[in-house]
Amino acid sequence: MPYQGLIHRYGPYLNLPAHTQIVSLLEGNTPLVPLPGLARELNCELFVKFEGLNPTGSFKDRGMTAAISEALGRRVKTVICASTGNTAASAAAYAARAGLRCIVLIPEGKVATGKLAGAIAYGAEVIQIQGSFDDALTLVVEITQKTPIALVNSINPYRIEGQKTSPFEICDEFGSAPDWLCLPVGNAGNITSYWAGFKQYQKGLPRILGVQAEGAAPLVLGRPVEKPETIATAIRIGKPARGEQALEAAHESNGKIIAVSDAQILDAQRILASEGLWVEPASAAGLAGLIAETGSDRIEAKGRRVVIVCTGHGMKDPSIITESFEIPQVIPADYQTLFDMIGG
Ligand code: AN7
Repeated sequence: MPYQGLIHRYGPYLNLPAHTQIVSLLEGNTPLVPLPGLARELNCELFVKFEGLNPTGSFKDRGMTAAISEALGRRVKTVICASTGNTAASAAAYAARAGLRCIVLIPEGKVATGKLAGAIAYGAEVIQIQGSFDDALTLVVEITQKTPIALVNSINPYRIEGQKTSPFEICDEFGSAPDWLCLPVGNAGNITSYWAGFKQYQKGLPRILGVQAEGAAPLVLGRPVEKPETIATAIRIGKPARGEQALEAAHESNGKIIAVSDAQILDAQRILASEGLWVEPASAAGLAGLIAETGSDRIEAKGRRVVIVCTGHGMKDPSIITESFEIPQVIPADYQTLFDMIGG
């Protein structure tokens, strides 16, 4: 039987209403790619759950197939979300597939090119807000309380249902949960979903390492951040909607939530690329956190199985690379010049 998407595969485990009408782009089923080089260095078994390989290039598609399927089934006409970019592209794609109008609110000038281009390509109405993601979220919550427009941010419970499928896949592939799961935390929907999914599936529980960017680390500081700042724009969020649940997941799993610097994030991005995986900066935060914590053996990775969730593809944010690289050398189209330049 060909693969038919997440709701088809895991439907009985997902709490979706009977009216749900499946809208799928065959999301999920992403690979667990081993990182043998770094695993030797850290003395553990190390895998990347490469969520950048979803249809729109991020993990958001797992929750979006569920949220849009539910909305379509109850005859919603318009969906809306606030977004740092990936939710916008995902909502736009699934709304297009379902024939729904899609409106996305983004923080002005702070969304990576690949995400903005995606949202526009899939036909969403994109509105920039003079403010942060948190301001945009406040606005979409208010408008969905006062109108029939449906909210598809991860406050929507069906987003969480859909995103539980990633821990299901990990358990199915390994036969049990890993010892540690490391992932970036922004609005905290994903960490909430992973913890709910592992608990429900009953194949063991990982310890969870949630990682925020230093300039946008409300869960580490214990208070909202009014002006969050980080190069990892995906997680440039100061008031996470599911912050309480994120802290609960870290606490109950005997894990933790930590912050890493932008420099540590960019280092981790380079390390992943050196093993053939190009992910967007926010996606490298999980690895940055693991490296920061294993340096002093604080998470006891030795001999353990560790999964790093890489949430979005590198192609989402090309300028983080192109702004810093040297423009490739230009030579005449001439064999001798080429040979002299690169040698034998
Ligand atoms: C690549 O798209 O919030 O903690 O509006 O794009 O579940 O919010 C994106 C978040 C991690 C954090 N990695 O996940 C949005 C948005 C990437 C992301 C996160 C995001 P949550």
